[in-house]
Amino acid sequence: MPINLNITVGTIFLLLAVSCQGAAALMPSLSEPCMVTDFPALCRGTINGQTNVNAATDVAIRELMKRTRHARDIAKKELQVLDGGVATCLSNFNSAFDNLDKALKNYAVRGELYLRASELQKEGKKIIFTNVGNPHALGQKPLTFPRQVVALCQAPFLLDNPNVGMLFPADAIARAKHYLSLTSGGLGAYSDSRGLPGVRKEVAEFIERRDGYPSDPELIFLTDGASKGVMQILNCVIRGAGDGILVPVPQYPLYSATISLLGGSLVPYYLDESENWGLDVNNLRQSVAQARSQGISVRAMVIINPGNPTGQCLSEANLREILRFCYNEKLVLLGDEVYQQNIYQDERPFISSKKVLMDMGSPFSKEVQLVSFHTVSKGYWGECGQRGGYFEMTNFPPRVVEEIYKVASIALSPNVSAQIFMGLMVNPPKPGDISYDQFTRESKGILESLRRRAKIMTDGFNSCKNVVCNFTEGAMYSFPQIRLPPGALQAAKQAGKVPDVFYCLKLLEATGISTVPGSGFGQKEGVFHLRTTILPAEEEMPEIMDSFKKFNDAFMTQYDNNFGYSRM
Ligand code: DCS
Repeated sequence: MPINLNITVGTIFLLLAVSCQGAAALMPSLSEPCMVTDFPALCRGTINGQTNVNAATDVAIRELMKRTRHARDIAKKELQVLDGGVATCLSNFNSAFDNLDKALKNYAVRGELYLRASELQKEGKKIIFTNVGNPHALGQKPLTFPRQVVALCQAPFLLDNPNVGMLFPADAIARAKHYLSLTSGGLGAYSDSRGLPGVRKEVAEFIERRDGYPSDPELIFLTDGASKGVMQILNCVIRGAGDGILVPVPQYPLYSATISLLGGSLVPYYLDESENWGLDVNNLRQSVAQARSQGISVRAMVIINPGNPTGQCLSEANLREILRFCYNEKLVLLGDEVYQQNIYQDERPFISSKKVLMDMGSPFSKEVQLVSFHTVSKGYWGECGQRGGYFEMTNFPPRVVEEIYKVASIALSPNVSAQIFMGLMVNPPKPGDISYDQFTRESKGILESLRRRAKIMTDGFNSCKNVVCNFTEGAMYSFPQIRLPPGALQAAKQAGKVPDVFYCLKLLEATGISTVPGSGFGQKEGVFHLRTTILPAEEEMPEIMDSFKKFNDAFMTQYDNNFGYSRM
C-alpha cells in the first residue's frame, strides 16, 4: 500500500516545526534558526514507528524502504510541476531518504549475518542467535513478580475476582492497585508524554538511593526503551552535517545509525583494546581538534558504560576525566548506562556519571549537561520486548526541558505497561515483602549465571588459535579479536567480503553460531573482531565454545601461511 503523500508531507512540516525548536534550544549559544535541511523528520517518524515494535523484522524494514522509495517516486512526479521551494523540499526528502538508507545499512546487529542465519534457519539448520542482546529469546525466564503485577494491571477485572488471592501474592495485588491508581484509565489510556508522574517519582527515588544525591522527577522522561530516548535527545542536538557527536569506536550502532539518519556527523574516538578498552582523554582531545579543524561543531559526547560491544566498566577516575573534558569543551554528555546491573567483576563496580559529577562539586556539578539513559531490556530483567526506558537530565535549563517535552509530545505517550515495568525495576520487592525471597533468588540466579558464562566465553576464545579476548567485565557481550592470516584476507577479497564478515559467515555455515562482525561496530583499520552475546544457556555454553574452537582452529590452519597476519 503506498504511503499517503498528503498526510506525510503534512506530518513532515509538523515534525519539522516542533523538532526545530528543540534543536535550536538545546544549546542556547547555538540558536540560529533551524534550516529546511532538518527534513529527515518524516523518515525519523516512520523509522521510530518501526523500531518501537521490538519484533520489527528486517522484512518490515525492507518493506518500509520499498514504500519510502515508492513515495519518493510519486513525490518526484507530482512535485516536478511545482515551484522551486517545493523542489528544495523534494531534494531534502531525497537526502533524508539517503540518510535512512545509510542508517539502515549501518545496522549490523540485524545485518547480512542475521539475514543469512534466518535463511539457514528456514532451511532447517539449528542456529544459535548470539547477534542480539535479547535474553528472553535465548531462554531466560521472566522474573515472576513484575509479570504478576503487570498481568493484573492488564486484566484489572481479576482484581475483583474473589479468588485472586489464590493465584497472586498479596504484594503483587497491592502493587497492581498502586500502579492502576497512578494512571488515568488504566493501561489502555495515554499517559503524559514524559510518562506517569508517579512512576517518574519512583525513578527519581531510585536514582537518589543509588547516587546519594537528589533527583527531580520533572527532569525524568520515560521512553519506549532507551533507544527512543537516545533518538529524542540526538534529534534535539543535531541540526545538520555541521554538528558533531563524539562516539566511542567500537560502539553500539544505535548511535552511528541515528546520527546518519539525522544528518549529523559522527566524530569517533577510539577505545584502547590493549588497555582493556579503556578511554584515553588525549585521544578525545585529538578527535575534537580534528573535527573542529574540518569545521564541525562538536556538541555532545556519548559514553557507553558498561561498554557494548566491548564489555569494559569505566573507573571513577576515568569518568571524572571525561566529565572535566566535557566541562572544558562545553559538551553535553550522553551517558548510556543501560547495562548498569550487568557487572561480572568486583574491582570496578558500576558508578553512575551523575554520581561522579555530583561528587566533583562546583563548578562541574552545576554546569556539565548530562543525560543518563536506562532500560528494562537489560540487567536481570531482560524485558526487551516491553520497550521501557527512561532518561534523566542534569543541569538543563527549564526552557530546554520544555522544548524536549514538546518534542516528546509528538509521540503522545510512552508505552504505559512498559512504564510499570520501569516502576517495578526501580522499586522491586523489599526485605519483608512476600515476594522478596523469590525475586532475590531469581535475579541473583540470572546474574550469577551470566558471570559464569562471561568467564566460560572469554576463556574459550582465549584458548583458540589467533584469537585474543578481553574479559567481559560488564554488559552482555564478548568481543574477541580475530587475527586473520593473509590467505583469509585474500579469500575474503575474492569473495567480495569484508574479512571479518567472511570469517563470521564461514563460522555461521559451519556451526550455526550467528555473530556480528566487528566492522558493524567500528574498529581500527586492519584489525578484526566479532561480537557474541554471553546469553546462550549456561549448559549449552561448553558445547558452543567447543564447536567455535574446532571451526576457528581449522579455519586458521586452512588459511595459514605464516606471515603477514592482520595486526594485533
Ligand atoms: N544502548 C545500548 C548500549 C544498547 O546495547 C542497547 C540495546 C540500547 C541502548 C537500547 O536498548 P533498548 O532500546 O532495548 O532499551 N542493545 C542491542 C544490542 O546490541 N543487542 O541487543 C540490542
